[in-house]
Amino acid sequence: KRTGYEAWLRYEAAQYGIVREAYASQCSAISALGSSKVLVTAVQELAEAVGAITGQQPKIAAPPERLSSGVLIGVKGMLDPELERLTADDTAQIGDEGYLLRTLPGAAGEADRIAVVGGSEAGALYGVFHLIRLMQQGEPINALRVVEQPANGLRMINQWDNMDGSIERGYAGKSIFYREGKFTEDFERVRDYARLLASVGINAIAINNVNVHRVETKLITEAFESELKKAADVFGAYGIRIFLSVNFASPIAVGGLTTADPLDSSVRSWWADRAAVLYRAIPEFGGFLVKADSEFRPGPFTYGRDHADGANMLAEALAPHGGIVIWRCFVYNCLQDWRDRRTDRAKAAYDHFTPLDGNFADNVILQIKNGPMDFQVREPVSPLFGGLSRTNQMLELQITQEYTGQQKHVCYLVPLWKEVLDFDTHAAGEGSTIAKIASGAVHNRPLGGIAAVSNIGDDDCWTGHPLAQANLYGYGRLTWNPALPAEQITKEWIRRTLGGDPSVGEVVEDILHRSWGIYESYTSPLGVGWMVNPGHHYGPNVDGYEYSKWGTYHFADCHGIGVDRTIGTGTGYAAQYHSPWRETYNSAELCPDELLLFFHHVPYTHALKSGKTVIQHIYDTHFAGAEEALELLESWQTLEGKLENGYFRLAAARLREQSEHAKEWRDVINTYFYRKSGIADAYGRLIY
Ligand code: GCW
Repeated sequence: KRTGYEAWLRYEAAQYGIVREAYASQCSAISALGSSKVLVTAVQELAEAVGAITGQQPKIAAPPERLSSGVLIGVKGMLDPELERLTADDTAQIGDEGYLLRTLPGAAGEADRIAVVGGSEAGALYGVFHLIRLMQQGEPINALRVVEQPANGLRMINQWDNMDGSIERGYAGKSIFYREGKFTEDFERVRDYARLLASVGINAIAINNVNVHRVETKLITEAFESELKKAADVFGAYGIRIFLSVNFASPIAVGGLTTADPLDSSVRSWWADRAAVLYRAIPEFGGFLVKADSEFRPGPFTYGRDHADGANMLAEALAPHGGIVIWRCFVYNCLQDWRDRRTDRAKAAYDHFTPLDGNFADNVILQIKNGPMDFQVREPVSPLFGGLSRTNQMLELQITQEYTGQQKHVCYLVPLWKEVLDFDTHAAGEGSTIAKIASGAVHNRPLGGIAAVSNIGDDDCWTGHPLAQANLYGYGRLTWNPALPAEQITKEWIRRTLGGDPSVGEVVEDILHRSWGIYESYTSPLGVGWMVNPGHHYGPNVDGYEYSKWGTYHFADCHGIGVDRTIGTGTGYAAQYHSPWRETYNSAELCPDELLLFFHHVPYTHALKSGKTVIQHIYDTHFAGAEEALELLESWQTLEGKLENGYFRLAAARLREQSEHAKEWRDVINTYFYRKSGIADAYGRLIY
């Protein structure tokens, strides 16, 4: 048995202290009202879960046979008249992908039944996973009346997998999709991934890296058609549509054309033909994900065209088939000169895309990273979200921990994502949160959602660090419902993954919830990012990227530190926000401490709201952070004997490495700033 492989779908964990007998009788039989592939999946999943949790296999009715007790699974509008009538008031509230769970009282002498009714087949599957979640947590299922509807239309995962088997920014082994330029033969593992994703409501996946290399460019040709079909079927059985990342220069690279100009008619018909071929093979294909004119990737700029020209050309090719284009906004000048203090990477996405608002086709979605830079441990929220009102948008998050400890350090990202989702841009008055802009609710957009870069690979536990599974879980739960409290998500994950021992739960919850703050404290202070080793981005290096062509990030000298992004004397970035953020960020007095150095260049003696000086804050947080990293290890060690041993040891080893590495961070950062500023630590602690 592979340690951590089942992740949160671990059913033996659920046996701890639950009323197994009750579940066994309530789910003694399962009838599906239909036989399409996603319903078949739903029945299988429920049967497997009930069997494992209760120790008793439910009876399964072969449609159209229907058992008079147990669980009925079906799709609204396709039920029998009696069931349709009984559930009508609830199903009226659900759209596509929503579901209803409802206990239907039995007639005298008959058992109650549980109806799981989806707005679609996928909705029914989500309903089944909800029921499973309740049982894993030992919740009663005898008086159900649950109506759920996902907040986001697209709930997506981006794989940065390459066909040679490597994963860009992957920290959990090799790709489960590809090896040596080919698709894997192990579609079982892909299926197991699909089921983990569907169990938290994911409905779309881009299966290759946004940096599309040579072999991957051919994914849209006939060369990989049969494997693509296979992948689409595996995911399709779980209600997940597949997307491909495409190379904007494909017409040249694989089409034999001399141009990829989006306004050229031969280019347009080439893409239209490609789309037609893809959809003939895979009718439920999702569409294209595009990184263009970004970090040396080809794009419309080469031809003097803009991003709307590029995206709309692909959109036109996909539209007849119902496909969509997801166009990334990670566009900035990566050949900067540090002497040019007006060019600011943080401003780039807004400057490129807000002038194009309203120019994009209806089946284009702009995918915007949560921050204006690149998934740092602390950034403000990207102002681009507040700058577009006539364009579909989606939020891009990074589950893989590129800048947050690379799954060697524990860094639970759900609290970070909650801050992003709850951020009120004030774009259309109060309440214009990122969650509501991304879903399309604020501007009433037809499409929207959330995407995130996956953190899985072929490691037994999927995520390298077993606790990093909580990030994948939490991401999915938030795409379904961004209003879920972080604490609820954490508790669910722990209960489902590690069982119901409260003494375990408390410890793990505490570790997860402290982890982001701890990581931030021994790494980057007050909103400065990038103090990492160039290239791989692991470990401290204060000047690693400073004065590089990719940007300049802290401007530390003997007088002070921080980037002046104010309107008066700086890059003017603060002006990209709506009031009151514009004024808040623009003022060194009003700016929240944690973002001070992102917006302001200040002397080391500048007093923070906390009452400390900047330099003393740097020293204090780094000393405390390293100590707390050790505390994480120590508290994990109290769990020895309470968890499966392999699992315990795997996390313990990572936490040990983290606590050692945190000391290195502490010393490198403190030493650097001591030498730069010449100001001693108020407490006389050891700084080199
Ligand atoms: O975070 C940076 C990464 C690149 C990545 C790029 C992007 C896929 O360092 O590895 O490329 O962002 O998001 O496109």
